[in-house]
Amino acid sequence: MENTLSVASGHNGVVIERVQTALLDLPTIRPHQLSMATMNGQTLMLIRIHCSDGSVGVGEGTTIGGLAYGAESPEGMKLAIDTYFAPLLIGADANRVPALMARLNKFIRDNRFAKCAVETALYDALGQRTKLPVSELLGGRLRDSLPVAWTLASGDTAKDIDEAQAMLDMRRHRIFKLKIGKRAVADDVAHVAAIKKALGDRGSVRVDVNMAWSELEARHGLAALADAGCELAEQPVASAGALARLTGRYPIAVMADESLVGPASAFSLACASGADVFAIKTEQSGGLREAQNVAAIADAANIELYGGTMLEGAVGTIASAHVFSTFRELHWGTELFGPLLLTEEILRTPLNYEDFQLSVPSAPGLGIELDEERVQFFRRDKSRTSVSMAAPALFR
Ligand code: MUC
Ligand code: MG
Repeated sequence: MENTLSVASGHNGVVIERVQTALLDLPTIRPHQLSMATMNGQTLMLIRIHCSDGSVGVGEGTTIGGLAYGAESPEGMKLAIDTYFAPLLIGADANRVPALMARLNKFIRDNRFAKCAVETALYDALGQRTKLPVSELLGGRLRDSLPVAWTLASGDTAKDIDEAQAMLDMRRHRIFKLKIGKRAVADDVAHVAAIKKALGDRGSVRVDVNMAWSELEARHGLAALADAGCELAEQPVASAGALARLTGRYPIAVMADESLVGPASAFSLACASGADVFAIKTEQSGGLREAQNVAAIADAANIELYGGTMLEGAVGTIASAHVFSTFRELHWGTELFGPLLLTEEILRTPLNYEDFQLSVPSAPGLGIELDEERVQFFRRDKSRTSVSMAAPALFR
């Protein structure tokens, strides 16, 4: 008998009745340039899980630049959930979230982002049922708001400086992450140095190379970045071995991002002293509780924490906020600015960004409410301009 059978058998509890997914296409406020892709928009895969007590949980799966960042795409997640996840969920006990996730992990390999979306929706529904915020269901929050960095990625130094000054004036962000790795190392370093010089002590500057450098380039680049006043470099190289060799050699923190894909990779990195900081992403980790497991490994290895983003929209962003609020320490803050990169709002009440922080809602579940009309409006299968997609009965 499988040990997760209890979630799928007849019982007196609340059961999952329906699983719905949809793709939403939203424009970005400006082109967002990374070393491997330039984003002009973001596609959100939204999932809703309907339970027999009337509760409906929502979750999100999002990637960066389609397949440019990893093996999953919003379209692929939708297909996987509709075809393979939903039959494993329907009729199961909705209250047993860890048991449901164990069941999914038994029958479905990988698909970390899609699993994260499902787990988010399950906890949202459970929170509504129990009248507890997701952070409390995850063991309890240690903070009600989180510092939020802004990413400068217009591709133009002067524009980036103007953007950073505007963020400082608004008191929205004072930590700036610069996307580099597309140009020659010396040009990138000059770009970073110019921005740091313009901001002075008003803002801290970090970079994300998104694996674009060779180990040799990174040796030059990290030394020069440290001289320019840059405090942290995120995933300068692709290989975890090279990351480990670079860590601790220069007066600049080295942060793992792409190398960190769940607890097993976190353990390997920790054993190899492979980074000073972990950028924990809920989707990359494979879900909310797996992200907490990554944080626990970092804690045990004295690795500092940063709350990362896959540039999720409001749903994925606030799910991550609930998770990060439970971390024992969050030395490097977060970059949960995804919804601010989009021109369109899909919540009835927007997330609250003020005084350089994002508030973690205290209402039940995720503590957010989708604006139904806007969700319908941006659905790909309803849009007149997008390629047509198969349109099962979604979000009605
Ligand atoms: C990444 O690689 O960290 C986070 C912020 C941003 O602009 O891109 C992401 C992905
Ligand atoms: Mg990164």
